[in-house]
Parts: sequence; C-alpha cells; structure tokens
Amino acid sequence: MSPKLELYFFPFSPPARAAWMTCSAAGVPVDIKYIDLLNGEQKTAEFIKINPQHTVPTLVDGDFVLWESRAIACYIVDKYGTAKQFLYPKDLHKRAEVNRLLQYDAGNVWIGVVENWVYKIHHKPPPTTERETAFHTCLDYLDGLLKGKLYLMGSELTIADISICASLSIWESIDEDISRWKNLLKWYQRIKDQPFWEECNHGIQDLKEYYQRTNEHKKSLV
Ligand SMILES: N[C@@H](CCC(=O)N[C@@H](CS)C(=O)NCC(=O)O)C(=O)O
Repeated sequence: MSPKLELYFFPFSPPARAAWMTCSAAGVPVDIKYIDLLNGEQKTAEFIKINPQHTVPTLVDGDFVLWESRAIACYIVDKYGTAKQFLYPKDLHKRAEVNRLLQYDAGNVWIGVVENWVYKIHHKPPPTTERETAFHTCLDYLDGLLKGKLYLMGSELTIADISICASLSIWESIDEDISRWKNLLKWYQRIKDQPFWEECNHGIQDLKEYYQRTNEHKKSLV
C-alpha cells in the first residue's frame, strides 16, 4: 500500500487551493501540511530541502516530490483518480485541450490576476492600462468560451475548471465586481456548488479579512 500523500498548503494561496480541490474532487485523501507563508515558513531549511523553489502547493508521494499546482493536478488524477478520469480525460484531443487551458491559466489568467488584483493585497501601485486591457480580454475570452456550456470543456468538470476558478477566486477576497462577465460568474458559482469547494477554500474568507485588516492599518498610518 502506498504511503499517504502529503500536500504542503497555505490557505491564502489559489494554486495551493487548486491542488487540494483536485485531490478532493478525485477522491484522493491527502494529509494537509500547513506552511505559514506570512511567517516565512517556506524558507526554512527543512522545507527548502523538500522544494528548493519554496512554493506551495508541494505534493509528497513517498519518495516522489512534485510542485507546480497544474502538474500536481495531472499527476493526482492520472495516478490515483482513475475513477474520476473525466477530470483529466485520456482522450488525446480532450487532454490536449485541457492542457491548453491549464497553460492559458498559468500564462494569462493567473498572471492577469496577480497584476490586476493581487497588487491590491500587497498595497502596490495599480497595473498599466495595457495590462488591465489584456486581463479584461482574457476574462472576455473565458466568458465567451463558457457561453451555453456548464464547464470550460463542455458538460464535464475538469482540472482546468478547478485551476482557473482558483486563480479567479481572488476577486472574492478583494470584493472585485465581475458581474459584467455573466457566463463566467455563473460558472464560478457552479464550481463553488461542488462538494469539494467548502473544505478547501476557507482561505478566501481568511484572505479577505487579512486584506481588510491590513488596509485599515495602512489607512491608520497615513
Ligand atoms: N506556478 C506555481 C505558483 C506557486 C506559488 O508561487 N505559490 C506561492 C503562493 S500563491 C508561494 O508559495 N510563495 C512563496 C514563495 O515563493 O516563497 C503553482 O501553480 O504552483
């Protein structure tokens, strides 16, 4: 019998929540190991030995260690989630499309979220109009893709939905208005209604409270 999987996790982190949601959606039990990024726990010698890039999520499966949330999602479904293979279809064309969406998430959606929303949490200057336009184009694209569909790939939930939804979840923590992307909002709610959502996403509210607290503190300093 294989050892129980360990997932290094921090609740604020969308990629970490995506990895946990994938495990949960695939019915794969994991031991959640909390790494407190606010206290720099990811930089301890002990964690650097596990993941020299000191990022969450990090999966430990016996002697095998894997980081990068999207790679973790693919691995989890392929190795342990075969009963839920629809999450990462074996059909080559479908799989290629899921891979395309995962790469679009890493290279466009998540980057756009960081540049356009996460900066608020770090109290950094806003993005240029160019970066904002690029992000809105990306949200327009997803909104169009979801027209008349339940999920990004059609009628089945995949790891691409989970990954992109986790990336976008920052909007809830900073109270961003995304109502103009109507299909996207309905789809987001559909993913939130999934049984795995609640268990893995308390960090959205925690991050919201952290953001409000640090915003108040910032105001009191000026
Ligand atoms: N592309 C990576 C991003 C992972 C990442 O940057 N995680 C952040 C939290 S959202 C982290 O661990 N930061 C701590 C650090 O870099 O020291 C993934 O999808 O897993």
